[in-house]
Amino acid sequence: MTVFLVIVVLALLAVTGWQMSKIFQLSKRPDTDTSQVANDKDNNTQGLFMFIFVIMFFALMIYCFWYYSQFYLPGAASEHGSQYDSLMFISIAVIMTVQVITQALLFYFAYKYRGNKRQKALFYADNDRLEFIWTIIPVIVLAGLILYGLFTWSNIMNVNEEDNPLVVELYAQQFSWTARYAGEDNTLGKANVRFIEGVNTVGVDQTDSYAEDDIVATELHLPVGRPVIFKLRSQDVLHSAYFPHFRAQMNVVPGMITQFGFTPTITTEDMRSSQYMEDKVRNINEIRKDNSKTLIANGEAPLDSYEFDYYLLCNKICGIAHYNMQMKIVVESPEDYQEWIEEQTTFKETMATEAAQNEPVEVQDPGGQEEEQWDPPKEVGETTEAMDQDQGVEN
Ligand SMILES: [Cu+2]
Repeated sequence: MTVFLVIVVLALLAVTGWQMSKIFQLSKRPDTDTSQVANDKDNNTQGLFMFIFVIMFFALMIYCFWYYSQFYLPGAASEHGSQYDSLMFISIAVIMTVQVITQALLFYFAYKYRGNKRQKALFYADNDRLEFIWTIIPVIVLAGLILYGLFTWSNIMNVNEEDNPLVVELYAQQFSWTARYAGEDNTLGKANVRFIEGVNTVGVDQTDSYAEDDIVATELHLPVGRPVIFKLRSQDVLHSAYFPHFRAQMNVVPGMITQFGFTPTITTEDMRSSQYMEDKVRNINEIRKDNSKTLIANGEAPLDSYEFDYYLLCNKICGIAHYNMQMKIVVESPEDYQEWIEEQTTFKETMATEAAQNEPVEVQDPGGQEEEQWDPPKEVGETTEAMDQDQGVEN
């Protein structure tokens, strides 16, 4: 209803504006120039506006580059990351160069060659050489960029199996991530949503012997310097595994397994102690401290102080809590990683514990109780039937 009223009000305002412009037209002195054709004065004003526009446009562009540079990510924390950044930088540099030259010329010429009653436009049909030049240069530059992009893509996407990459499955669901390590055999057991039951949250196939040593975890630990290959699976909708600090992203598609591999090069600790991160964290904590003052004044709890951690995020708007779909990533030394992975329980152990916990419950419950449990529904059914019959009689 509110929307309808707003639309009505806006429509009425538009009609009012239109009517007022008509009144202004009619109230003009009879000797004013009411011609629809632009005169030299109009041309001068419009030309000047074109010139002012392009100056303002470039000023805003430079300001944005300067202002938003504080939000740039730190240097890549993966081996392929620098290749990715170079591709991005070169593409933007080429696009920006062309953009600056063409926009500057476009608006400057609109100003310089603005209409003038004493001048007549030159009739200039075509120029084959000019057309050739402005076709062939973009073709060469674009082909170069595309080839460069393709080579970078295949460099990044081809994981060398000989490097013995660590195999980790990332299981996406609304709205969380689960990691499954392939265990000692470094081979993931088969999995399917149909097997999801109880503690088997990612649907691992219990009959597959490769699955026994798999490790399901809610935090992603990675040893620094070792290639990792992620096998991505989704339970429900399209998600996207996004590792901004490692310059990696891959769609997670229900019904298929996608993959992406990278080698982490900077541990969480090293990233925390970098100059970039120290400055950033200090800045964030100052903002939090300021905001906490208002909270404390209102009798609320102050904000926690921030500490940097790598995160795996979802980069597809997959539902209402999409923003919160994230998993902490810890990049650590191979020794620390080994220590952590040894503390984790394997899939086989988890299933055995589950079975052991369920067993005594079945033993304690004698068969008679089960029958008793079944009785009430029968009674309910009978009562309903009886009631139906009663109603039938009444009717
Ligand atoms: Cu998602």
